[in-house]
Amino acid sequence: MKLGMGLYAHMLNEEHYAFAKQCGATHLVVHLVDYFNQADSSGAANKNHQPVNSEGSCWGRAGDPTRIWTVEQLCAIREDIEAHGLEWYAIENFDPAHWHDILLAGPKRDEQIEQVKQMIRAVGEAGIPVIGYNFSLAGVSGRVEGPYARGGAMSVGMEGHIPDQPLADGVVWNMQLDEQVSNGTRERSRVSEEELWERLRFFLEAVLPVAEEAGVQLALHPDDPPVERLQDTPRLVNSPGKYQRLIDLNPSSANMLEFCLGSIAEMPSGDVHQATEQYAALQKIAYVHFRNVVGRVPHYKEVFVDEGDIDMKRIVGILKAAQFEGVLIPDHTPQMSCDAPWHAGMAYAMGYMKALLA
Ligand SMILES: [Mn+2]
Repeated sequence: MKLGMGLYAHMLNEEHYAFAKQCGATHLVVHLVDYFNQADSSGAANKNHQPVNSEGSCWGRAGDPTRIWTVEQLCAIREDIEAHGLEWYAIENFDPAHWHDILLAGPKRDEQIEQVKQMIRAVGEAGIPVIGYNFSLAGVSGRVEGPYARGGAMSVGMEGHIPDQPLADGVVWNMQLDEQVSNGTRERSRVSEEELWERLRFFLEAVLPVAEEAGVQLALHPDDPPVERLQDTPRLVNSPGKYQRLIDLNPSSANMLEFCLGSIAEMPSGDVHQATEQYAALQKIAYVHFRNVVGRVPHYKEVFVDEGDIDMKRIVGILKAAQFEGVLIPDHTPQMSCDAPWHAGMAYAMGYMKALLA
């Protein structure tokens, strides 16, 4: 088991590699999607994926659909990471610009499947073992921000369901697509849960053989928040048992889980400790989002790693007993009251995790 840290696209620099190393990380999970278009590199981007537009439904514009990840680009980042004594364990999330019609079963699906295959091959060639992904139409929404963690630390959660609107045309997974492809996306997002599972099955069948060959694992993040429906779109893994459904969907060794303890604990049913036992025993966990919460949807709060419903020490014990070899990262944390709220929150979680691993 290894200690890692997640870095966002605008943090891929010397300062943040050094910060991760100083926190005790040996591995990095990197977000290449520029969720917030670097509009505010000090604030919004670090705040637990909070919406930044006035409607509260969108983080920013999706990337350039023609610029996919290349071996050269990935190797340059990897060399930087390794020069700071760290290893690149995973890329977290695809850009909606590169796979929206895979999620929506839209007209560009076949073309985008080929693009994703090309990116998976590039990731393999660059020696990065895992891609984390979130097969979600609405992405993260329906939450509120408040002083929910110890000492009034700002974090996010749900205080009951917020009435929401159907996903806006052209918005997929919290990002605005190009105008040319916006038309009709709303209709293709207002579908049944079974239809979304069918789209996932189609995607996995197409790309997992390529992932296996490239030596890359595809690890699925559960729904955040794990509600029944969001913005009139279906959710996928919103109960622990649905991770088994994902595993049963395709027997490939590259079909893996991005195991988010917080999201799993928030689910209306099930027990996160039991789920960890179950999926760790199957050796299906690629990496772990190690964060804590109080409550379940629609009433839960993200809190500090040591004050929630999850017994984090017990989780580490379960993973150790199952000989889990992957990486733990803090995911997100409450914002601490100081000039560097994100850094302080991360450093706190990292120290706690490092002690648990020791
Ligand atoms: Mn997570």
